[in-house]
Amino acid sequence: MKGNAIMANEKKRVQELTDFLNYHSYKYYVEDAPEISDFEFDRAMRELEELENSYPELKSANSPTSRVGGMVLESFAQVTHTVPMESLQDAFSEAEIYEFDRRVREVIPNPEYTVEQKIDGLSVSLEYENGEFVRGSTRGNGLVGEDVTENIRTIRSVPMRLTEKIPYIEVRGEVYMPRKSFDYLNKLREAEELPLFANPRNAAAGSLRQLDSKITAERKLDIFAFNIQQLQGKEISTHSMGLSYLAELGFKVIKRTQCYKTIEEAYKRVMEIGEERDSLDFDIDGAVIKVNSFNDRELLGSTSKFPKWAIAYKFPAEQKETVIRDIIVNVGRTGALTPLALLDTVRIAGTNVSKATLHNIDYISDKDIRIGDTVIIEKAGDIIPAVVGVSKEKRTGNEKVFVMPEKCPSCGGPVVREEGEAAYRCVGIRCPAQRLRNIIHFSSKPAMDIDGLGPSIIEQMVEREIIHDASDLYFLKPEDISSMDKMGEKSAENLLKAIDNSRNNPLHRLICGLGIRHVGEKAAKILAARYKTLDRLSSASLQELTEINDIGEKMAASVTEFFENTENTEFLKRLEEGGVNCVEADDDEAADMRFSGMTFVLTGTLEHYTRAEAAEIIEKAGGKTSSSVSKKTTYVLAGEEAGSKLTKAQALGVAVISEEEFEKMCE
Ligand code: 0OX
Repeated sequence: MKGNAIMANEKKRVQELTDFLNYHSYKYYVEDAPEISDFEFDRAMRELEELENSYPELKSANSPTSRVGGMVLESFAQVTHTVPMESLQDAFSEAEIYEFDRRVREVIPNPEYTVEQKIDGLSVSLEYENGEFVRGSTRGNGLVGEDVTENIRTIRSVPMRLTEKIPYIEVRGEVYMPRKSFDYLNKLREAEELPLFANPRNAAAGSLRQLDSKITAERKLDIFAFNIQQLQGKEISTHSMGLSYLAELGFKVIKRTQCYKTIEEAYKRVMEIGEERDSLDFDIDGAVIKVNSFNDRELLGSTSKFPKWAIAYKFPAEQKETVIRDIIVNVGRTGALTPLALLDTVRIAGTNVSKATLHNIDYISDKDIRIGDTVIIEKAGDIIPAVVGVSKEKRTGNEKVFVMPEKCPSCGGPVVREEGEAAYRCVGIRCPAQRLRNIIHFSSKPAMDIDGLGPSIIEQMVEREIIHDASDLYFLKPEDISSMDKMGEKSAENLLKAIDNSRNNPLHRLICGLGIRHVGEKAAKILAARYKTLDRLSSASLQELTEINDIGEKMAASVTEFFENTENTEFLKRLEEGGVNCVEADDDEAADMRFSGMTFVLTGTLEHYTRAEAAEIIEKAGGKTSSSVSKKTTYVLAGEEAGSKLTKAQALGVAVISEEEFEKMCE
């Protein structure tokens, strides 16, 4: 036990460091006016971390060290909002704004208006008791939201301790992702081949609803406070006073301006906000006009959906006219050929635009888009601007119809378009545009699972031409690996060992790693269990493959297509020469496909696993899980307090099994 005197000193230091870090966080994240270097900030953070590690009783939930996340939840608890989080009535024209003013004046003859930006993010509620942050929740449906306290803590501009210890305050704000963080996040996701977020709002929503708060912390979200929902211990009578008070308490507050006595002035400010849109580092989708006085607001009241004292003017997606100078074809990492229009540069929604996606050949022919056409392009917060229309009256007759190339523009390899698919694809395994992706996939967890061989090392290896495809991995020498950036002797040794270990992987891992289209982890297991050797799989006929349970026609066709390609067979030969195992032993995990063809619905609380764990067991053994019961459901696995799903299963005559029965099926 540590002495009380020491503890008192430690406690004092923790308090000092907390105050220091909170103050400088405010300076950096709210005022954007840092007073100390990152180095000094990090040093104080480390000292606090060390103290909290030695004296865990001194760590509070609101400690600056909690900003990095770390708590992993199973699900979000529900939060009932004491004061409903109302939504806004939208207006799309000047006339609708004047109509709003007319309705207001029927009740309040001389209203005073405020005008503010409408941040394009998602609304949250922040609650504080005695000045300490206690809970953060999403708006949800306005009445019930989700408890995202841990995730809100990671947003650095949300104060954990207010400048005044008021008994209780609930603040409403808009969480958003700054444009810079959004661009960075999508770049990372592109490198890791994850689906891209369409716009900062979707990215913010996806980031705030993470069960692992560490992920939220990495996403660099921000917030603007814009309303006091509830307040105890202080009287506030107008919206503008409320906003100033929020700023005093330490919040990052939506931009405040003067009040307007006429709707003409207010509308003018709305238009100005629209003009300023491009220069902001975050997205707004409109401007909000609000009645300033809380008394007046009360007199105006609400409809069943929104308050009658506010209206949101929504800005249209920005459109510009320009000319298509050429249409080029990009080969994505999945081999998809995407036509891209090269444009005369125009400025739109804050950026210079010189390219626009044309999606695929159907899009081009449906809209009859030609090279030389004058077109309308639109950018509505989406990643790449799109061509939305053609000004056909401006045609001169010199426009050229675009045709899709027959060979891959990247490698000259064959291009195919499968039935029912919009995209043309290059299927050459050595295509430089696809090479990187294929190797990353080959070494990934569900495939050859080569520890330490991540996307950035692979990218380096491909760039320096140390490897050209995944088979080259099995011919690497220690000096090849240690020549890489940031690769110490020990890591090089470990990586070589991991590559060597992967030689002994069961066949299904190799099949999965080949990246045959439509063949994932599960299909690879089925194929390995059935054919046992790569050689036998390579000579399987289309008909034979189609007859296998769970192997569809599309999948069968891509398997035969893969083995017919001579580049692919050469690649397989080299893998074999490199010592990679190409046979499946009987006791390999692939044999266990006991739930193949079955669909499970999980309901209620299980005693021995979480539902996610049970789902993993089912999926590993080839089964599927679904969240709703239908006639196609094979089993409903019902735990304690199973609800409506159990009733539905009984009504449909679907078999219901207990946890004990499920465990027996797994034995
Ligand atoms: C925003 C925003 C959203 C307050 C009560 C009804 C609507 N996205 O920036 N909502 C509101 O107002 C709420 N103001 C805003 N600025």
